[in-house]
Order: sequence, then structure tokens, then C-alpha cells
Amino acid sequence: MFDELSEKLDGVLGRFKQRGLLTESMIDDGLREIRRALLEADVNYQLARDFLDRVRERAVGEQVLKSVRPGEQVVKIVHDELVELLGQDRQGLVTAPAGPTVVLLVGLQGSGKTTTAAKLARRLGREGKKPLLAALDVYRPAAIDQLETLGGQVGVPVFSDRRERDVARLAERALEQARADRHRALILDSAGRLQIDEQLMDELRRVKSAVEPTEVLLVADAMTGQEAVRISEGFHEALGLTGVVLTKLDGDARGGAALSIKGMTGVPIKFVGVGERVDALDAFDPQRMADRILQRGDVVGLVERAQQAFDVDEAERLQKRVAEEGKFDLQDFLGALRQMQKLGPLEGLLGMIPGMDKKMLKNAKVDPKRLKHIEAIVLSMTPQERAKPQILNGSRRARIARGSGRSVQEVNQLMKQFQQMQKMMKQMRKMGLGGMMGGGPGGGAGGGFPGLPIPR
Ligand SMILES: Nc1nc2c(ncn2[C@@H]2O[C@H](COP(=O)(O)OP(=O)(O)OP(=O)(O)O)[C@@H](O)[C@H]2O)c(=O)[nH]1
Ligand SMILES: [Mg+2]
Repeated sequence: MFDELSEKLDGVLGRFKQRGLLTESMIDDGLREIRRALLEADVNYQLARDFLDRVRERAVGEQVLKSVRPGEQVVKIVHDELVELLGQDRQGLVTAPAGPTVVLLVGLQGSGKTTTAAKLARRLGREGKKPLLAALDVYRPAAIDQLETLGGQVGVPVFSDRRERDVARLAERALEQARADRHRALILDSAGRLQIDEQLMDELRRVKSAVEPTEVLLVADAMTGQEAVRISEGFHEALGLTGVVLTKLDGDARGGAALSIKGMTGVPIKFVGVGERVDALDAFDPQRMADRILQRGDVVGLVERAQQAFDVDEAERLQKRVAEEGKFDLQDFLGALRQMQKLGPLEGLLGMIPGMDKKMLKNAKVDPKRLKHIEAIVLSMTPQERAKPQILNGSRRARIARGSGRSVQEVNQLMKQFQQMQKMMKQMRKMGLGGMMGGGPGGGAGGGFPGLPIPR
């Protein structure tokens, strides 16, 4: 989502870094470019101006101009100010001191409330909070069905009553149920409207006073850009929000909303939705987001995603082979693909690694539908072939194609993909990521997926 902004900032800051000396006018030229990049990313105008004023003040002061590596100092200042703009500290969910933590999700139609409810429930479930979901969208029966389906997917019960019309009463009863069953979290999925209207706000206010939620989270669609900021302001004024969940950050929104919400409303972004799947919810961390925008790589995010999805035993086995024995064969390839499948889009994941080549990522993408075919192909090989892919000549490939019911072309394509991944593994090891992340030669104890972090 921040690709364009990221690239532009990288360009300007890269030029700063190359210079031995900086003058005030050089800084001004650079800042003008940064300003343009921010505005193109749809950042609020006033915010962008204040941001640059602060950067300039610090950059021309603070001995930066006289320092040995002024460019790097400027980069650091931009980074710090970006973190400041995004909200400084990571703001997690507040937990109720007694009784269940009640999270009320509000937002316009289609912003992602119901999906987010399920994602949050999954997250809280994993934290041992034994959550309960409740469907407050009484206007569309399909909305209740949707939540029930999602609840089933994440293994969280759903409270609903298709006959109850009074939403505040429904919320109260959900809370009673949560208390009775000793749930430590209750997530209320409310109905959306096409736009902010008094009736919607009134209903939500009544829900709010009925159950006194610990958190009132606005679910806002990042794709709507500055509109998301305006909506946040409206909901905040009417309800007093405690946080924002910004969804669809995986789309091609320009990122202005993410960069403006905290600054414009004072309400922190707590989570971001990064996909349709129930595991595609990340805690929002200003520090990490700034790192990503400045292409410093979201290594921590990577660790967290990996932690949630990896089969640790399999990862350790792979890690050991690649790092210690320098081996990576087709069997490993298959294992790696299966792991990556669980992690969601490979591209998004690897994009978090600093220095990853974007073009290489595109080539390395795993199409979920192809995994089955790939499995069939690899399983049609002899153990020797899997271990030594270089022996796969034309006639062997033809046999494998027949055996797996795939075309020779597909077998060839697979081999190409395999070689790319092999190359990628080498590259990641070269960058020292294997070692840094608990594997790799001299990387100390620990196992991880080749090049990817596996915290223990
Ligand atoms: N790509 C992507 N899609 C998302 C994300 N969050 C939600 N969606 C999709 O957005 C659409 C709407 O999501 P819902 O959760 O039904 O939205 P809602 O706010 O509950 O909608 P209403 O109940 O009609 O107001 C669905 O197709 C979701 O899969 C996200 O983070 N990324
Ligand atoms: Mg909904």
C-alpha cells in the first residue's frame, strides 16, 4: 500500500545519504519532494505541512549540517517524525479490570466490521480470552449468518437472536450470556449504514450506554483515503472512539488514511486488516509502519506472522538443512510451499524483509490453486530425483508429467520456480537473515524457516 510513497521517499532520502555535506537549500529541495510524495499518498495537507516543518526545524538545527553523515541524520529525523505522526507507541486492546472486555465494532457499510469481529475473536481466542461474538446487525438476517459462519471458522461461539429488534437490549443480553459462560471478551458486531446518520449514531449510543464497552473501535476502509479520516472524526464526535481498525491495507490504497487518522482525530489505529482471511489482522505499530514506509523492513511483523502460522517442527527441519547442510531440494521446496501457503500471500510477507527485490517476489508467488498440482508433481518423483533435482532430464520429466497427470510444461515451470526459490534462499542467507533470525551459520541456537524468523 505504501509502495509508491515508499519508493519516492527512498529516492529522496537515498540522495541525502549519498552526499557528504548538506546545505540548507539542499534540505529544502529534498523536503519539497517529500511533501509532494506525502500529498500524492493522500496525506492530509495540513498534516503534511506540519510534518515537514518539524523535520526542517530539526534538520537544519541539531548540528545535523555539521555532522559527519548528515544524510543519515535526516533519514533518522524523517523516520522519527513519521513514527510521531503514526501515533508513537503501539496501542493494544485495553482489557476490562473486571468482567468481560467488551469490544464494540462500529463503522459504515462494508467497511469490514463482521470480518474484523471474526479476526479479533480469533486473536483473543489464541490469547486464551475465550471470546464470545454477538451479532447486533438485526436488519439483515444474512449478516447473522455471515457472523455465524465466520465464528465457526475461528471456533468462537456467536450470540444472536433473530427475533430481537432492540439492538441495545440484544447487546445487554449478549453481555449477560458472556458473564454467565465466563467469557473474558465479548465482541459486538454492529450494523453499518451507507453514511453517518443520526439514527445509526443513536442506536450505537444506546448500545454504548447499555453495555459500557471497554473499547469502541471504528472499522474504516483504508481504500476510501481521506474519507476514512472524515468518517473517523464523525464517529469520534458522536461516540467517543477508543481506537480505529483500518481495513483493506492489502489493497492499493495510497496510505494517506493510515498516515492521517491519528494526527487528525487523536484516535490511535490499533489494528490493520491486511486481507480477507481470518488471520489477516495485524497489530498496528507506528514504529514498524514507519520502518516499512522507509523500506527498513518489517522484521517484527514477519516474526509475528510466522509465529502464528508456522509448523515449527517442519520449519526447524528446513532451517537446519539449509543453514547447516546448505541443502535445499525439491522435498524441502514442497515443505516450504506448504508453509508459505499458511502464511498468506508470499509477496506481502517477503515484502517485509528489508532489501527484498520486488521483481523477484512476483516470480516467487505461490498460486494457492497450483499447490495441489505442485504436490502431485513432486510426489511423482523418486526420492533420488527429489534430492537431486539436477538429474531431471527430458525423459524423467516426461515420466513425471505422466505420473502426476500434469503437462511437461508444468513440470518445467515448477523446476524454474524451484530454482528461483533456491536462489532466494541463498540471497537471504547472504543478507545474514538466516543468522539474524535464529538460524544460519553462527546464528546461534534456534531453528527457523530458511531465512525466515522462527521465534521460539
Ligand atoms: N482485502 C481485504 N478485504 C477485506 C478486509 N476486511 C474486510 N474485507 C472484505 O470486505 C468485505 C466487507 O466485509 P464485511 O466484514 O462484511 O463488512 P461489514 O462492515 O461487516 O459490512 P456490513 O455488515 O454490510 O456493514 C468482505 O468482502 C470482506 O472480505 C481486509 O482487510 N482486506
Ligand atoms: Mg457486517
